[in-house]
Amino acid sequence: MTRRLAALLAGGLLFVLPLPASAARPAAPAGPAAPAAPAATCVAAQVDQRAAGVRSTFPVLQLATGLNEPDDVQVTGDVILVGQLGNGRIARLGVPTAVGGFDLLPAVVPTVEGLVRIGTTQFAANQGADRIVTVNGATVTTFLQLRPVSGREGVDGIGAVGNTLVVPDSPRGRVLFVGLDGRIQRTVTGFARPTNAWPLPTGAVLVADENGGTIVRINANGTTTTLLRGVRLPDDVVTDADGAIFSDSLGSDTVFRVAGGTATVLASAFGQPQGLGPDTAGNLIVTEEDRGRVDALVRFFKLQPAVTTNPVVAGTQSVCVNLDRAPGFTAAVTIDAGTGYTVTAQPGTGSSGAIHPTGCTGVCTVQVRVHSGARTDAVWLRVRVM
Ligand SMILES: [Ca+2]
Repeated sequence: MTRRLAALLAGGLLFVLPLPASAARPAAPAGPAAPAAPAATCVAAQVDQRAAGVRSTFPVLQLATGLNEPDDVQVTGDVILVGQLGNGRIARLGVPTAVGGFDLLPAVVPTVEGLVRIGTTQFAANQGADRIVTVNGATVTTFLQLRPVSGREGVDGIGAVGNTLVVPDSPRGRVLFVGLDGRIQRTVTGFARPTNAWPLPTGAVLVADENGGTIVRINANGTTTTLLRGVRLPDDVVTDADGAIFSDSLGSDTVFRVAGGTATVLASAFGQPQGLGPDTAGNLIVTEEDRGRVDALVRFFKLQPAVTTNPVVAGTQSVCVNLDRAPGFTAAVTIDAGTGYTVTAQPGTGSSGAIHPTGCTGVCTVQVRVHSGARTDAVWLRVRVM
């Protein structure tokens, strides 16, 4: 991140297009009530919480709030890790101990930035000390010490290609390919301030060059290709499972798609969108440093986040399973069989299904998993079964 630089730049107009506020939820019917739906009632255990202030034609859900300068993101299956630059704690979403919010890994990595996992090894970037560490429980160990440059912020995002760690040496304008033995295998120069590395299936790596204003591909043979120019402080770049490329702009507070040398804004008016990550449904997880928030930009479908109030489920009542859809995404969504519930209604081509908790009374926590084709999503719900 280069927060100070971002603040100095006047509001970037390059990518700012007029966008409506994040697609509104369906309005409650005014006047006489609409005919009652035939579906049985269910107990709500989720909330359609939109990310206030963000503008998009897509729904943008607030997954968590109250983080301390959330920055880079790592998505591994259902679990999202977010580095909190402010307090050095790594927040975790998508686990049963974090229903409707996040919990914390035990480790403290001061000024934590990039996160990447290779096999069972969790790497993190410690920007202030310009080093890469490994995190194992509460133990933080230096893996690679870079040489800080006076007056410049240290290492930022990191990535991996197979078993090779990719470390943009941000202050020195180069990208290092580092073996798991800690030896630097390859150095690619020519960047202004590279801040992220994202692998492609071909062995190439995408890099956001923050101060260069470009998205660059380091090809498998070590040459570079510039995919996009003129971005105000791009900080992160990722792809989805289909190979579509997405990046962010800290100068314009936007998230956009990169294709054919141009940028198409998907959402704007974020509060410093420092981190991006594709989820298992092809949505984009976005952090907002200034608002302490983790959002989901819903490109396909997303289960709404859980409430934390343990709503009461009595007798044969079901628990609603609600999701948000991107405009134009009309495919059927199916609740998968799972532990601790039976499915009592499928969303199908709608946006609401239901489950009935089984085998538990009192406070019960269940993970509900859904799919649509190869796209999957899951949410942990917690209810009080009477
Ligand atoms: Ca970062």
